[in-house]
Amino acid sequence: MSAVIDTIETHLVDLPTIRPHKLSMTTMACQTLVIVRMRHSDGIEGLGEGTTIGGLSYGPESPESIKRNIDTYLAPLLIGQPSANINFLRARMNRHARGNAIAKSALETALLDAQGKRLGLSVAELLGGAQREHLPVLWTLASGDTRKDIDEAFQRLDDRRHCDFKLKIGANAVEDDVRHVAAIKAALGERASVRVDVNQAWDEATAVRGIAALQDAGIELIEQAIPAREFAGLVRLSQRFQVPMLADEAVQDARDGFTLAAGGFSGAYALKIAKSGGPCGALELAHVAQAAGIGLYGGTMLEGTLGTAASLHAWATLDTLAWGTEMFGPLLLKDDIVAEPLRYHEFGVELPKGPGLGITLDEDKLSHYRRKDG
Ligand code: MUC
Ligand code: MG
Repeated sequence: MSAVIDTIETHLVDLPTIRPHKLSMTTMACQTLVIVRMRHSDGIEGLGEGTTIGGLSYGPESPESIKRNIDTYLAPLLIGQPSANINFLRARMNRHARGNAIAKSALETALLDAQGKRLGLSVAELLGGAQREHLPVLWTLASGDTRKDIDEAFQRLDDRRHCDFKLKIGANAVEDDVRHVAAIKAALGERASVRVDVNQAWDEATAVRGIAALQDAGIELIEQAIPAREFAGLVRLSQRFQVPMLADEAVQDARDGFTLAAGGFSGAYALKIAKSGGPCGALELAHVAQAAGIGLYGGTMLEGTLGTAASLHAWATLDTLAWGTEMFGPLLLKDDIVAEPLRYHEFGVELPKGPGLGITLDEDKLSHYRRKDG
């Protein structure tokens, strides 16, 4: 008898960040993870994580909606179904529940973790095999203070932790943001690459002004300068400037990736398991990008260790990652709920060894940080 899904439990876990993390639309002092524990009739437990940024400030799912929608709508679609056919279960969720990509990603991750444990394979092996065991990881400077950001960058360089930096801008006047970014780039010089993420804060005219100045300052990549749905504007920016554009919020899944590429976009796509409903959907977007000659970047929704590990298993299967990854989420958190942290060294992180995700929960930490009324 093949295994079936028995129970699905969800927990909201609130973890403080090491410092305030300032984005154009919110400042985070804490990250909330939605942890999924999926138990199967063969005794195997699959773990998953669904995480967003700043409640409802990043997208239409909040941690509370992710939990509630899994409990009420998605879990009943999976319970009692055969555990092993992940393609069938993805299709079943997509047929009966619209949207909710982060909730679906948490469940798909738990399915992959369980299947890997069942077969004695890592998630990367289930996805066709890892092409790398160590992935480059950048760090986001987002304290909101230029001097503190420069000190933080030098510390990371000296520790050989990170040598690529992304700056979160868009909350201030464009001239102030440009001054902040240019000062950091000037301080770091050739020791580090500096990129910016505007998180949709500019209109196109502001973006033209801002990007011209950032290009002159030596910035290497401009992430999501204008609103996600302004595809034509993003295409125009990518054709106007030499500095490449990175589409993040604009490309949720393969269909967005196809539409933007067909519209004439060049540059790079940020892959995130949270945007695409899980590792499989994120890899579908990656394959569309590859076919269109668009560069790849392993993106984060500032997940904890489980979500970061799931992403790493997916990114490791890719041939090329022109812009590396930003899978630093666990390093932004003061504490963790796993028994063994990921190994960050030499400007990157090691792909965890399987089976499954290769991650074990620390039950005491989980019960400490779990929201008791959630
Ligand atoms: C985003 O939009 O890219 C990634 C790094 C970070 O600091 O925030 C995220 C979200
Ligand atoms: Mg982004």
